[in-house]
Amino acid sequence: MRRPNSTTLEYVTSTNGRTRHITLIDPAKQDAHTAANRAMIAVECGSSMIFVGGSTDTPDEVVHATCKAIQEAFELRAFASSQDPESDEDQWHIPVVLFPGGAHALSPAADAITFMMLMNSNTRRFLIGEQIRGAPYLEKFGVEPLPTGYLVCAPGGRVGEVGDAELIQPDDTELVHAYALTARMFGFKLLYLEAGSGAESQVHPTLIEKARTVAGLTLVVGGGIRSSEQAALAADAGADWIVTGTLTEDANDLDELRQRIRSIVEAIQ
Ligand code: 1GP
Repeated sequence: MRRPNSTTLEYVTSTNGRTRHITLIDPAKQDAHTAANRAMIAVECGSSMIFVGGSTDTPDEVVHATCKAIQEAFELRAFASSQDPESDEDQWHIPVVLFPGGAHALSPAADAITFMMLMNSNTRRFLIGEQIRGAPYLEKFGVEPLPTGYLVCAPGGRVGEVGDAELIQPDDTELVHAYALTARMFGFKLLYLEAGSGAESQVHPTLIEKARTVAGLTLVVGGGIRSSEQAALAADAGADWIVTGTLTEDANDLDELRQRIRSIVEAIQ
């Protein structure tokens, strides 16, 4: 749900030195109703943004149904909060942002999109091809682009393979620095350091620290973060945003989900 009087980019980049949490919901992994329930729990437990996406081959209709269900749920909760002096309506005005695997996974119900260049891909499609296919659609439907440099770091997982990425290794600090500078010079506002969904290890903190030295970029870090210790490590290294996806999908029930998101959010504050 779009925040009144500010763009999603302003919301995302105004970090004030704190690290915030993003819950990633993959529309391929649950129905829209379940996704909306999970998104509501995420917000109750302190997530500050919802990403919708992840899998590489989810069709538009499924992505759209999920975005729509989440937006409707947030609108209802915002309305309920506005009637209750004890509760904070603003909590429900958090953006629902597309995190697409390509130009096929878009929805006009999203507030914004991580409009990404997979900077270390060897394939034109991921550097500029999917973006050209998606841009007219985003323009038509008024989905706000968040200009994002996307860098896949070791171990990289499926996105590293599918995206044909030359993985950034933990000791490639000069390379990550050069990529971060390049991202800024291109005018990207966000730099997303990705280890791959479900990766056995997270992005090495040294890479986060090095990217952090480049001013003017909002740092998003995700992939393989499952514990509060790992989340704290990424936050201490300089991440502005921590993304978790598998953590949410693996939870056996809603109570476990609550507990998991709370412990990550507490660890990064
Ligand atoms: C994937 O960075 C995200 O693009 C989240 O990864 O599923 O490992 O939390 P996880």
